[in-house]
Amino acid sequence: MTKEVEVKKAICTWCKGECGVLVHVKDGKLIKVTDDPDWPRKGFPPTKACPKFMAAVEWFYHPDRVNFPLKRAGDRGEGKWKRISWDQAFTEIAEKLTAVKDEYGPKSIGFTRGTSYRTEANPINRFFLQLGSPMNSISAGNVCMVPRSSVAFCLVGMYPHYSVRPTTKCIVLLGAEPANARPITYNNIRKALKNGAKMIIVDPRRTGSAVKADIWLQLRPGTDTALLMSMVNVIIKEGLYDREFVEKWCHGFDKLVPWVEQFSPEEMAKVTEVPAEKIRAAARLYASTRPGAMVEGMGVEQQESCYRILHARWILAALVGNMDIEGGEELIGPNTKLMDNRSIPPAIPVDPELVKEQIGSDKFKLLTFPGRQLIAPHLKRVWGKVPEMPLITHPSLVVRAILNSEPYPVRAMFTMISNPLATIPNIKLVYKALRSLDLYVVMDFWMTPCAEIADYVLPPASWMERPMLWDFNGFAAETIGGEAAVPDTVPGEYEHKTDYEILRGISLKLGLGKYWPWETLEEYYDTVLEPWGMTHKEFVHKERFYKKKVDWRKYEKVGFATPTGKVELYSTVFEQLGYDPLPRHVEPSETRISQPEIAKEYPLTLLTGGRVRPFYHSEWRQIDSVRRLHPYPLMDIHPDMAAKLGIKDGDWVWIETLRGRIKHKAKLFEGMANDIVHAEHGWWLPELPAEAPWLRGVWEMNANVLTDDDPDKSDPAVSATAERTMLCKVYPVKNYNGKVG
Ligand SMILES: Nc1nc2c(c(=O)[nH]1)N[C@H]1C(S)=C(S)[C@@H](COP(=O)(O)OP(=O)(O)OC[C@H]3O[C@@H](n4cnc5c(=O)[nH]c(N)nc54)[C@H](O)[C@@H]3O)O[C@H]1N2
Ligand SMILES: Nc1nc2c(c(=O)[nH]1)N[C@H]1C(S)=C(S)[C@@H](COP(=O)(O)OP(=O)(O)OC[C@H]3O[C@@H](n4cnc5c(=O)[nH]c(N)nc54)[C@H](O)[C@@H]3O)O[C@H]1N2
Ligand code: SF4
Ligand SMILES: [Mo]
Repeated sequence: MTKEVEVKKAICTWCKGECGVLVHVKDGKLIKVTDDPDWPRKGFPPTKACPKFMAAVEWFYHPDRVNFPLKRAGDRGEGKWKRISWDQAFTEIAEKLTAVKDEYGPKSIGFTRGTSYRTEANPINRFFLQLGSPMNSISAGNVCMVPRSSVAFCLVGMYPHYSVRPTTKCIVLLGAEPANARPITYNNIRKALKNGAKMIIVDPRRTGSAVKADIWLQLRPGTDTALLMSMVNVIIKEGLYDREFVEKWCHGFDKLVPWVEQFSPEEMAKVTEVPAEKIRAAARLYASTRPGAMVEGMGVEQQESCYRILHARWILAALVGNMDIEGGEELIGPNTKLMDNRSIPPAIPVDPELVKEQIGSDKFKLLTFPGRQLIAPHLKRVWGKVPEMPLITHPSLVVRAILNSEPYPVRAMFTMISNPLATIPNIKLVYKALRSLDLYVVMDFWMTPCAEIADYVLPPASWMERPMLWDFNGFAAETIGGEAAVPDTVPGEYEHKTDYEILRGISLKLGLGKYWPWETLEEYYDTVLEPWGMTHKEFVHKERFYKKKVDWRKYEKVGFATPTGKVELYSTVFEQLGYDPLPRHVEPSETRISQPEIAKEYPLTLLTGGRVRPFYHSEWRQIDSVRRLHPYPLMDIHPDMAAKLGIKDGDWVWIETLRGRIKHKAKLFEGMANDIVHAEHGWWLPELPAEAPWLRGVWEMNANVLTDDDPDKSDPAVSATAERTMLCKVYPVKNYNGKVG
């Protein structure tokens, strides 16, 4: 019986493009995925030129995809598995979880979670709240987006958008490369440039965008605060700031003025290695070309001084009056058309005493309870709503708790939408920790290095098989939705379940069904959409892409949702928490300046993780059509340094830090200083064996063998780790042809 081809509207969540696409299905089989001409928000490069999108069928039916629940049949990491039913998986996991809970208490149950775009953040919270667990998570949250939004909440009381619009006149890319990482922002940048915008780039590497920039500030890695505060110095000294905005809407200008004395361009040129005249030119261009918008990226979030850099960034934006204006910094208030986690009945009360016990909340206070409780009342006062801000632990503290039971034991972990054995710093330690757990459950499409050491591997439904509703916890400019297009179960062929259904399935076996009245994810979304007055189906077919009406200069009506009601140039929240109320430069803990002795043996500076367009973090290495575009990791090195080290273009090299060494292929590139190299992140080699010592090649080429996770060397407020600044040495690999194993 051949049915007609059905065409369904889905959202691709394979990168930050979040493209609306059409999924063609016949007899329950995926035929192809095509561009949706009606999707209003276009990125660049366009959807149809995207190699991941073109590989959709190859991905979906890939022979390596995990299609049934698996239970470990040998020792951890031995590569032996047994197929089991979902019911058996849920029953056994619930039993083992109960045993851990009974012996060590609910706090001993944690999770790992990564790029959040494709998931149900709220059901994950629900799952842990019902257990009475204070969200002990290993995640990228401390280096990705959460510092950025949290600092903005403290200083301006709104959620910061990636704001560049066609009307922007001055674009600042601060440790970001949207051309590789953010298709939507990049499309807007292209439009703005076409309309004559100026562009300033702060990056130690000459990125593709830097080539088009009016000013490229090629700073020494890890010195962003010094550079930005020096621009503040120029703007204040030369009277280039917006007097009216500063007078009316900024708190602490009087304290800032004497503070910036120490950041003269001449002094900061010594710190940043950017010539003083260039700093002056950038400050003048930024101040005189309005409206301007900054895009801050991982180049600043993955730094030990992350919160200081972000603070300096907001001081600059506020001084020139770029706040909440068309073409300037777009700041977002809440979307009251959706319910958030806590308001969805049956609500699970958050026990404040328990939240205080989240690992690390006494040390890193901004992304945990102490910081949140200072911000929340002001958001509530102004917006009537507090966004669902995840409480973020420092991953390494959780890793250490697993290993040392300090401050208390952590014995069971769930890995959802993350691959911590590839993406968290110091993966040698992460490996030891995860291997030692009493229960480790991984939900993934593939046998990732994490999956290989799990007790259970559960196959999730992909974006083609599940409904989608995306709104960043009610504080996003846009709400988007897609429908499930392909069946998630084809008897005998595969049995996938949405992450929601997996969490619900386990919860039901735990006897906690009262918190999960919605049988499917779609029903759950129906409830989330209740205030909107639409079901999820109606949303997808009538609305699908909702853009909140932009209401500029909201502060003129309601003020800023900060303790002083103004932009806090001088942060009262940071001060209360014991952090620097005004930004200062702190030399990162592993540079040739802070560690001259170590630098004798490790003389180069290593940056990791600049995005590589075909991949998404550790994903896509098993998809041939994509891997062919970039078969091995490349390390950028200046030709002069390469010549000195006896390295030619395309040679395999070792990159070694105090933590270990990995291989990359050398790519000679004159767009960086002589003593800086750049390595890619996320690598593992799915083609290599599972069993020890291979673990699918994660020790061979993964940059997080090299990175440091020491909590004492992390950002003191937001707990970011320095994935972009460390010391290394580089030397040729002898007798190696890339064929490992
Ligand atoms: N050295 C270094 N390390 C870094 C970075 C860096 O720049 N340098 N960047 C950091 C940053 S910013 C981030 S965000 C992290 C990302 O870290 P992760 O989120 O751990 O990265 P991914 O490799 O995307 O891992 C996601 C995993 O979840 C699976 N997955 C995808 N979608 C779903 C789904 O819907 N359900 C389930 N259950 N699984 C799914 C994928 O197959 C994949 O294995 O990496 C960080 N690590
Ligand atoms: N194709 C693809 N797209 C992605 C991802 C992916 O893995 N693949 N990951 C997604 C995720 S989760 C994220 S968080 C975003 C990240 O996206 P972005 O933050 O825009 O980009 P990155 O390429 O991670 O890093 C930007 C720049 O930081 C620079 N940098 C390094 N050290 C420093 C420093 O000390 N100071 C300054 N100013 N700059 C420095 C690097 O040279 C690099 O060019 O990308 C997202 N988009
Ligand atoms: S992977 Fe490609 S199609 Fe999917 S969201 Fe990103 S750019 Fe769009
Ligand atoms: Mo990220």
